[in-house]
Amino acid sequence: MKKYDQISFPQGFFWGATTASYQVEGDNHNDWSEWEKSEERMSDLRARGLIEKYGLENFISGQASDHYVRFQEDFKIAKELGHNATRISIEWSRIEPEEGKFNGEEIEHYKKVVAILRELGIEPFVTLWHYTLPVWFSRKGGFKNENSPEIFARYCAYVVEKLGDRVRFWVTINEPELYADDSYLGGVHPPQEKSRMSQLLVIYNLIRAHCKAYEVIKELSRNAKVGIAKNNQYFEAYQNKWANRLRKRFKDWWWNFYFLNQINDYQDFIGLNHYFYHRINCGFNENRTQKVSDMGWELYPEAIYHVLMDLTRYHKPIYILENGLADAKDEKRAWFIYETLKNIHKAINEGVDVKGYLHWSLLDNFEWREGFWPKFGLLEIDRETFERKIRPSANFYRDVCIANGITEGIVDAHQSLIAPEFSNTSTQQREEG
Ligand code: IFM
Repeated sequence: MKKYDQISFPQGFFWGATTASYQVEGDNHNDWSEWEKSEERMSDLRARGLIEKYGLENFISGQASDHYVRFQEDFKIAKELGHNATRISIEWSRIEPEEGKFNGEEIEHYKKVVAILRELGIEPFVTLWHYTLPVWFSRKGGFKNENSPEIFARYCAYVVEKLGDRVRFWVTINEPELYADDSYLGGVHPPQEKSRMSQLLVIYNLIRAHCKAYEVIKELSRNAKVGIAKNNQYFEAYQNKWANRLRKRFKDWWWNFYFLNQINDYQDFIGLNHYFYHRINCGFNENRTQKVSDMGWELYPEAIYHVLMDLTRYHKPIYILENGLADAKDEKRAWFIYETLKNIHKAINEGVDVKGYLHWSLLDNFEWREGFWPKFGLLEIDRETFERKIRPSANFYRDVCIANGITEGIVDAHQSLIAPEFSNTSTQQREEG
């Protein structure tokens, strides 16, 4: 008797994983590399005992995952793992290290990156900006500067002119609302401001920057598809109480839809990054937190179904550009991917036009203020030798990518990975580095 109903994804579905330049490349010089070594940052880490706990090297991106050197090896492994798509990002500070002066050698590097992906039959999704700023731009106020949209669009124009015909999918900006929150409201990322005015100004300028970049890209590359990577969360109104519904409405409006609404005439697809679920009860989070990642983030795979259903309002194809978990022991990753994919499939069955799933991340990497301890990679990286090791969950994911779905055979072969026993607590609780 059949134990499992096979699920198949639409033909031409994109399967793969994502990385971001600063988190994996190594040897970058930008606002982050300066900030993470600043006296202010060091004394904060020391005061909280985090250097003692994790070691100083945890918080210095340095060689990161050495991907700038090893990209060919990494993409060959991705190919072996059945991926037909990869999302990378271009490091703005490499391309335009001084204002208005573009570095031809660096663009050659990214041409090689795109070329190897194409050779391997892997579709590149290219992000133009993923959090880090050239030092000269951050000194001008970054995205608080009123000319920042034009400055950003000029950089985008240069990259697209050079790579345009080789890249179809462009992602202008990664997670604008998180960037504005962490850097300008929460003050936990550079430039560590805590100002509502600055946060709103940055969001306003990021909207303008995206729209300008959209126009420039479309002009230079007619077949380009352009979008952003939007971090959307599932806010559930606990017990459907009216007060909770009201709060959910506000949260949805501001966090999930505001930015997308503003740029809706300037996006060809919705790029979704999804990680979080919040069950709202009178302003408090009432999450079940039965299963959590190493960072203490709740693992609630049903959330993505709701997030996807909510995105149908835009009537645009959706690419899931990030989704994943920190799981050093690789105990939960296969289960999480399995359950997440079932929920994505359910949304597709109900008419949502999801066209791809890219897991975060291909490689263990530098998780911003947390540093290197959270392990998000399908590939584990030895921090001494930089040797790559395929995690067992990556093999489960490989079988799904190759089959373009989940078959009874795949479930049988990976049973112990996708139905593990869970402890109720995280292996390591989140530390705000
Ligand atoms: O590492 C980050 C990435 O840079 C942006 N999206 C979320 C990931 C996990 O926190």
